[in-house]
Amino acid sequence: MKRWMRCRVAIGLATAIGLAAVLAPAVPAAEITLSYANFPPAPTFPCVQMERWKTEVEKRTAGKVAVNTFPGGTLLGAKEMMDGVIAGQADIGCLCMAYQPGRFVVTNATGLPVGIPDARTGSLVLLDLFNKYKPEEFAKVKVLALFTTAQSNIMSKVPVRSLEDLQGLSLRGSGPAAQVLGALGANPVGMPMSDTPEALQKGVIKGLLSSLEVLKDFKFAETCRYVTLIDTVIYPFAVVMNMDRWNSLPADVKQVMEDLIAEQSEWTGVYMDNHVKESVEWSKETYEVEVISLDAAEKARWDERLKPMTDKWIAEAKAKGLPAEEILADIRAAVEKHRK
Ligand code: DTR
Repeated sequence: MKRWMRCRVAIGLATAIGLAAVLAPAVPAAEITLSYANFPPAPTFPCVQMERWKTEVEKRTAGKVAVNTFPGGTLLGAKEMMDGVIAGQADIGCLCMAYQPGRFVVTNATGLPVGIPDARTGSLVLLDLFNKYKPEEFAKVKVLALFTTAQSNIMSKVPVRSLEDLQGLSLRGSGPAAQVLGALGANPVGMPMSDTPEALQKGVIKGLLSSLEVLKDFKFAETCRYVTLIDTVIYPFAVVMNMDRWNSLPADVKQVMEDLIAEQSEWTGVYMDNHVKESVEWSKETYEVEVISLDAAEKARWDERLKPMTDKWIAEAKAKGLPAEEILADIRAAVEKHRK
């Protein structure tokens, strides 16, 4: 072959290879794309579990499904999550049920002081409860995961060593946690977690009641140098999918998601429990956060104040025609079944 011809063949080949590389995607394009909305910022646990679910679904469907995630309320905010998913504004959404106490009466019973010791147990208890009662408020969605936080504790700018220190102190809590604060004599300020950093910064609140992983994930340890361990209520969460979208999925994709329900719920609980430990250690090391424990007599005074909360819930549940005592008994039995 003449030199110039060899040269043209080489150029032609290189162009063909280059074009093929551009035109043929490395991974086959997904047949189904789902949007997944979340309200808090990306580093927080609801979003960490969302990314894990996305990875697993994409892997287990061999790329047939792609999940586009929207953390930080960019698609739907905390309180519009359920209605937004029902309306199809997002295919999937993650919501904290405690932010709408009257709407999720059955599942929010897990947020009462019923002795849920950790997030893994809480998540399994919540799942059992849901499976038994199938609450009608979920009739328009497909539930993809259910999990809870770890127990809530006080994070504050001032030390809280006794009930007296707490009186009138403005602390943030939502739903059952706000009731806990009220019953203890604090001034409860209700708002979703996503609004809390600004409220702390502006001084509208002096601290909050929540699971302690937020010390690190929201850097609350920087402003809240005191933690009081009261090991009280958990917050229940749900991940829900628009029902029409669910019904439109092929059977093999549905199966992947069905298989993930219990696994994802427990995974999230375990992640949360481990992350709380890490976050507390980090806060002590980085900001010298003081962790205050109450002695048994002091703790008993606090617990005593919380008893009426459960009675109030029983009355509310009964007024809605729900078997309140049976629900509570089921929760307590499930705690014993699942705790390690
Ligand atoms: N404790 C609840 C729920 C919660 C706990 N950690 C996070 C992180 C991001 C959003 C919500 C939550 C609360 O205080 O809202």
